[in-house]
Amino acid sequence: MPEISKILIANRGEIAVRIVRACRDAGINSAAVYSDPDRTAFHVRAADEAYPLHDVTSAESYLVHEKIIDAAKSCGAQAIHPGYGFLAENHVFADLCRENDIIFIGPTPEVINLLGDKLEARRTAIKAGLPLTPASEHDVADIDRARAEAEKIGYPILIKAAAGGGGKGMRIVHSADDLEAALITAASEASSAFGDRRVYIEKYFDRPRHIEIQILADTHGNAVHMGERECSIQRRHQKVIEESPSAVVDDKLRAHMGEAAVAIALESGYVGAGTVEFLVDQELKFYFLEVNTRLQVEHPVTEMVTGIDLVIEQFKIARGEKLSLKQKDIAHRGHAIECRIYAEDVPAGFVPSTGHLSAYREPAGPGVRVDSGFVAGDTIPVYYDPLIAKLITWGDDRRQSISRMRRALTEYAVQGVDTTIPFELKVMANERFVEGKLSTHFIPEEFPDLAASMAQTDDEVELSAMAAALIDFQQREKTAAAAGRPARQADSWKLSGRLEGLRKVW
Ligand code: MV4
Repeated sequence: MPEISKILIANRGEIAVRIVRACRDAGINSAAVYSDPDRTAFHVRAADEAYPLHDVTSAESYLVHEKIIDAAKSCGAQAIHPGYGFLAENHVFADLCRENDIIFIGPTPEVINLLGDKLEARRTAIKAGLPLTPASEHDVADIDRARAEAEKIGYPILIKAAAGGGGKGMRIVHSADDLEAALITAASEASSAFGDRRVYIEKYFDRPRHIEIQILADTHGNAVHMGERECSIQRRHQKVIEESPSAVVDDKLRAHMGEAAVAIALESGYVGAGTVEFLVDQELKFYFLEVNTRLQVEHPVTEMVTGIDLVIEQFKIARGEKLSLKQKDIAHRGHAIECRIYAEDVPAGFVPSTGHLSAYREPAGPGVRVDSGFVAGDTIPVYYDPLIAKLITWGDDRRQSISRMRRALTEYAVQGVDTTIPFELKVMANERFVEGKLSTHFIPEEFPDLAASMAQTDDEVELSAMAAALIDFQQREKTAAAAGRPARQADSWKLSGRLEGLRKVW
């Protein structure tokens, strides 16, 4: 079995810190990497050693394959943990690790590639006998083909990018009149976002639940599931609050969905921790959506109800160990909720509110876990995801985890940036949430004012990120001018490159 005595963590923020902690628990050395704005970041201070990537945006730092591989080689790390986002689902990077004899902590490049193509993933799901949403079997290259498929499926339909996922580039079409225009924009968006213009058509399900199953698979052909996470509370396809178990999933449904998730894991040759996403309709019928080939942001709720450390399990699988967990031994106790604490101005439409954390105190007490990437005095950079921390509470039942979440959110003190905390407190007090009557339309239906002020398109989101970077730039220049020194790396060419960098990754 390969020895892993040092892991390079190719990520930042709370997930990098989470992986450092697992390394320490496992007696493995941890090496961080950092961009210029992250030089003094918490994940850098938390790791045993740290290596600079130089430069500012993700595209210039955390996403540069060669920089990450060089850092791993020069520090003697045998493995790279990609966390989530960045390079986590990049099969080219996973392959580059293999070429350099470095263990990529995740599935093989072949499996990442297979499941990253949503049409291939659907084919794999069909072979494994999973229930699927009615859809076109192939991409719909021309309008005649699209018309025929849409008629067969019946409106409303959803156009999805084959190379997409996570809701990016989806388009709802309610009638045949709107099909051609939607098809053209969807294909061109898919082309610019993923470099792959293939799109396909699915039946559109109204107000479904988004429920996912956590899986673990080893290199010896064993796979287990760890139950579900309910992730229906989202905005712009970004989850805000997740929980486990779901209020609508009983033991029988969990076993069915779990068996389906294990079946696609085995069919695809999956290795590592992964997530199988399902839509669940009002009659509690479930349909395969896609497989996320990474550790997910919301993994802690599963850890809290199963008592299993998913990152430690990833390490064992990466070392080639057999799964020590048997399906019958995976028990679920109590209920856990996660609130993602973002540095965002919610009333303005969930726009980033980055800046200096002038005061910061995390909650604690019974049933409270905080996975954080920052400490008091830190600055939240404008260049990356504005997630400050994840607040997870556990209770004997859903009532108790909700009341502990209310307590913890109230105790959370953040000054200097706006956060999602006040919004999450409103959700915890929302009658429909308390009753567990969730759907993917929860936020727009329960908070219509917010929905109205929200950036609706990817372009609008990109524009607000650029505006934030511009404001940050001007702020730095002003501060520098006041101190009588030139702003650090602050000429307009750098700035425009940086704005371009934001464009590519958002
Ligand atoms: C759907 C759907 C309804 N019908 N597919 C979004 C994330 C990606 N993994 C799949 N997603 C969805 N796929 C069909 N056939 C609903 C979603 C969906 C969603 C849609 C609109 C608004 C919010 C949503 C939140 C989660 C999932």
